[in-house]
Amino acid sequence: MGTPPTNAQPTNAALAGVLETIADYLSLEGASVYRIAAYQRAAESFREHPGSVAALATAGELQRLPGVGEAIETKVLEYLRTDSIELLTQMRARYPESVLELMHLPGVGPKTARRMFDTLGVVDIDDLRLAIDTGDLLKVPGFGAKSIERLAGIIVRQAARPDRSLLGTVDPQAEDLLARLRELPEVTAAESAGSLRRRRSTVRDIDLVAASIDAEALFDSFAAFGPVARVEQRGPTKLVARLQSDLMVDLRVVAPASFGDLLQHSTGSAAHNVALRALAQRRGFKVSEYQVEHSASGAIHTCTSEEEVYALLGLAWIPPELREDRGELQAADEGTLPNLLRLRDLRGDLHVHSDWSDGRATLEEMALAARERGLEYLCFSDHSQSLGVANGLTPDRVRAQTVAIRELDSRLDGITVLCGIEVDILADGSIDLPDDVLAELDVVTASIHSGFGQPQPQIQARLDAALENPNVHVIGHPSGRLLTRRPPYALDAEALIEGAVRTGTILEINAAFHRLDLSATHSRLARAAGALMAVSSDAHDPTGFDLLRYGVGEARRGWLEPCHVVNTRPLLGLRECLGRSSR
Ligand code: DGT
Ligand code: CA
Ligand code: ZN
Repeated sequence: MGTPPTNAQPTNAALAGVLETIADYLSLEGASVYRIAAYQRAAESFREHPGSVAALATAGELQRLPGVGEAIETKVLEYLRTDSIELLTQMRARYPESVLELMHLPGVGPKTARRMFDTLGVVDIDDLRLAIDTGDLLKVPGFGAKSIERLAGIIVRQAARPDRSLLGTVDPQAEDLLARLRELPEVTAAESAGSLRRRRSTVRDIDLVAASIDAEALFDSFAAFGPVARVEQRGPTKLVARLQSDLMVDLRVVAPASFGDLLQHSTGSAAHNVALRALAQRRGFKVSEYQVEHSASGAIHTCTSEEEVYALLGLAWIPPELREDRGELQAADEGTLPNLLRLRDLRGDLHVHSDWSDGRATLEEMALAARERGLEYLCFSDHSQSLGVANGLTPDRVRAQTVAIRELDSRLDGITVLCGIEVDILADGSIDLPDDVLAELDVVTASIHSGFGQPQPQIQARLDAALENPNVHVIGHPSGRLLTRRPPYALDAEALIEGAVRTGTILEINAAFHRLDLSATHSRLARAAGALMAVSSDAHDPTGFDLLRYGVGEARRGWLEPCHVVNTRPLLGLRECLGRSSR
């Protein structure tokens, strides 16, 4: 065993960050792509390592990690020993680290960042903003009025970037911790709580609750879990830890008799809990994280399950995704809670990519992966021609792919493979493939991938063109948001939904966890207006089907039931939904 990690040991994410900073500096200084890639590869391998990279390095075993050679090992040991790296110190003396941030702005890159620094002395975003305002940036070769305007927009959005993590990156880490907790002899139950359990698309931290009569032993075991980098706070019932990924975990422990009380409290949301407690008070109860008290008699109930908490107040159990104080208490009281969509309700997937465009697997590999997950049908929807970076399909390639898909379908049992396309809605509002090509396909999804900065009427005109096109069945990722990275384009959600209902066009809930688009808020509006949705994976490789559960989470947050989601229907029912009302 290596030296036990001390509190001063950097997390895996921190060490990866150091290597990434070196890689960034190297690209700023124009080093060879191989040298840069070596640091990036090692950083990736640090992030993926389940235990402590620092401990591995101290034990002299760092080169066991993929992509780590002697040069990297030396740098890491130097860092662990001296808290700095000579190479990095030298590069920092030449360029302030804030220049790297400039380099990562979309459309900037290493050469431009250097030019801005060398010619104007721009070292950070504040300087850049000033250079834009004074017009100085025009002096930097390569910049024109248009590109400057675009950059100004990007800076505004960067400033608003929140400190939250994507559900899809956090969820697997929480599942791993839960599995470890549940294996401990001193633990009788363990669940996630907080925004994670409510399936919010982004979360601030991992909240966990566990039932045990021995919190001390539980905390000792937890502190020794591989992904736990260090314990930052520890009290009798609560522990706060930082993971190797730099995520924070809040772990609370309670006696098994009160597990339901604590789980209900810790799941939140804060707004739901406030409303629940007010309702409880009106009904003569006092709810806390440990018990439900009958105010008049002083009788105390502890609840092993959440169902008991809600039942004591005369309410049906409320699924965590609904607990946002948006009418769920009234629905629970009246017995009108929705029968929410579940993952197993999905029978097919309408948005799947293959290596015909930017996917990483063949048609057959994707179809087999879908079948393995119990899907009854899937529709390939590779990109269309204008998306050159994604190797989009020309009309000829669409026809060739159709032949390949029909052939595959005829030879595969247990799954139906459909022909589709994710056709671009171009910046001028035209559809990227001719109607006669689209008309041959089973499912046509139309998406916006460019012109995000257009004003609302122009965006709506493009969406209208797609909605009104009788060959288009689905609008893909309708708002264009990339969570924590890019806000939606100027979408008029009500106009979109109205158009979808009028034309019988389906709205996609894209399950890729950086999209989750439609958002829950919009899905709920769409449901109320009578629109139909499809929860689709946008899978680019066989593991992509695992994303469907995030789409289901977002749909549940939008109060959707199976009847609102077309791909819960068997193939025949789906085909009925594809016949548009305007035809
Ligand atoms: P987040 O962490 O920003 O993604 O969102 P949450 O909802 O996970 O918030 P967090 O981690 O601060 O707290 C987890 C839950 O614990 C929260 O949803 C409700 C409950 N909670 C936390 N602090 C309080 C409090 O001061 N009062 C009440 N009533 N509940 C609280
Ligand atoms: Ca939280
Ligand atoms: Zn797309």
